[in-house]
Amino acid sequence: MTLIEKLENGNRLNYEDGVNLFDLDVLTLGHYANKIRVAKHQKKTYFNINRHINPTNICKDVCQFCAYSASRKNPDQYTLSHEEILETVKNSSKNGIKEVHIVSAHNPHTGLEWYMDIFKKIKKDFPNIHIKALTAAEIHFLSTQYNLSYEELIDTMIKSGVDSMPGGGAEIFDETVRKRICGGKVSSKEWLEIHKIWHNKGKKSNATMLFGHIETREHRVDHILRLRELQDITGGFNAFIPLVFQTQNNYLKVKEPVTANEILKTYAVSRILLDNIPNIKAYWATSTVKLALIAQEFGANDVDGTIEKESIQSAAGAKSKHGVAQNEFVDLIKNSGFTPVERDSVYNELKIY
Ligand code: V47
Repeated sequence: MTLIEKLENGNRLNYEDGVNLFDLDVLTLGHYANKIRVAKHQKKTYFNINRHINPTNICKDVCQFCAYSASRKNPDQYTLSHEEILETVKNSSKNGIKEVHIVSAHNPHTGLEWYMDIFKKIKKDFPNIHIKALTAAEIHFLSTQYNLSYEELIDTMIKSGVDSMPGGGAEIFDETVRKRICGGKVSSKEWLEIHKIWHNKGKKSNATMLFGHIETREHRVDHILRLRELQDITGGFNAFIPLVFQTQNNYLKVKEPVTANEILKTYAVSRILLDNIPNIKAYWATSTVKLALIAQEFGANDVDGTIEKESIQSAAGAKSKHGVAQNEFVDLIKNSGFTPVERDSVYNELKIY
């Protein structure tokens, strides 16, 4: 059967098919990805009202792509106090946020309690705000630093009030590339193992892929299929988020940012290969808002949230420092011919515009 026949029939595609998808022209790929998107979500595009908080930028690990970590090119180290974090949540709660997304660097000086107690405090003061926190990379770091098994750490997270896990730290699973861009931190196997344990507790998470640096299309397909394999077992991933590499202020000397054509192809291939992950998120902070809107026609059905403050990608050159206002999101999605739907963190629909 030819690749086009498989696409027409809606067959599950293998690794070789996945690589060959990239050789199709972008509009053909968009056609098939959009067909799947419409079958699953019609014209709905999800977003949420959330706040990103990055409590510390001091990191014991050295990822070549990272412009956020203070120990590298950024000399301004910081670690927020719990009072400062609570004040931020209080102010953002006035804007109607439904979620805090809390991701930190791997700070070896704070103690485990600093990482965990803030969740308890947020839950106590704001019981209706969903806490999405701690990437698998942070969980691996904390478990090594404080000599706890992944499961013990995850149980502590849950007891402390964490509701779901973000998808960060996945980068690229291929071991050779991974060694070059983030050797020393959580391995691919460990990343997948941590999400598996989390899912087995009945909890949901997201998965990311950092692309547009030194990886190849083959590495992207391999990454996506490793996620599909775990999802077949657990069903715990809500969303897949291809993160477009931002080129500034880091040690990966990538001069040319990945093209818009290649970004759209990557969203479309993700949608086509990942027949078991319901949502493909065009995270506007890395794709730009404009391309995220176009991505709606190339398989993406989610543009992430209002964010309010973004520190990781903006440190590397993204125009995402100040978030996007809720009404702006609604207008942009509407004006591009889609239906904006405010969702909660686990994709319950809260309001259809
Ligand atoms: O894992 C670091 C990435 C991620 C750069 O789960 C970079 O809903 C681009 O995972 N260029 C953290 N990306 C962010 C993240 C995330 C974001 C939004 C929503 C969700 C979710 C998760 O940021 C890291 C890393 O892959 N990153 N440096 C860079 N130069």
